[in-house]
Amino acid sequence: MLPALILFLLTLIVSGLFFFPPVWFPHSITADAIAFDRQFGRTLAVCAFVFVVLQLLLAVTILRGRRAAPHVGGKPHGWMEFVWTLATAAVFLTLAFTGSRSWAKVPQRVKGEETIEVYAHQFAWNFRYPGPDNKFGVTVPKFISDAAGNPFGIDPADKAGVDDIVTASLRIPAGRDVLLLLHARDVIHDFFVRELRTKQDIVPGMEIPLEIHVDQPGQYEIACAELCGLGHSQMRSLLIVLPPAEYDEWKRTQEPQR
Ligand SMILES: [Cu+2]
Repeated sequence: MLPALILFLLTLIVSGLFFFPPVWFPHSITADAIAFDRQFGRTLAVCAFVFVVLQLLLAVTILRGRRAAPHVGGKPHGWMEFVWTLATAAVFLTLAFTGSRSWAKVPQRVKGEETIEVYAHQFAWNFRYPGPDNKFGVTVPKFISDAAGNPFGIDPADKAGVDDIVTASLRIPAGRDVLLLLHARDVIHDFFVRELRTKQDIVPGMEIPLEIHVDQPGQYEIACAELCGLGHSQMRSLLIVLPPAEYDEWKRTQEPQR
């Protein structure tokens, strides 16, 4: 009786945490993030339903098993195995299908009204805007100098790079498509913003595009989500989403770094 009662109570408490969570996700700020949350909710609902039904069945079995005489070697009927295998397969295939539909939309729309370079290195983030000429200057590793304010290594001889804006936090305009070009200087890092529900690995030697479109102005934390060395926990920055006019004004008034 007691084990069945404990099991029943535990099931109630654990299920309650799913429906009335003390701390839940931070709010989602893109259409992709909302689609992700919807898919997560669906998966959770299916798992919670199966979990509760199974635990209750287990509690009932414990209660009945106490009273009935034990029978050894009982086998489930063949048709039962067939039904639960088929039901499990159907549930997981449906979840996989709905999940892949929203996932497939993510990388397809690389256009970007604003293109910004993201540069991850041990243990900081830098961001580069092309400036009024809309062209990024050439970068050369020998010019890389964090102390001199040139973390990207922009070639001072290249005219296209003279007006490039380099910052330590990422400002983007609300309501516009923003194309982030992710680069890493040294080891693998990972661009992670909880509210975007996006974690994108950044691999040295590769340019990885990531498109985001945020409608709500606000301020969100950027964290590195790949253990990248001793200072990993300090590798943070800010994603600041500004109203478009304010963003344009900010960009216009930025001094080039060199
Ligand atoms: Cu890192």
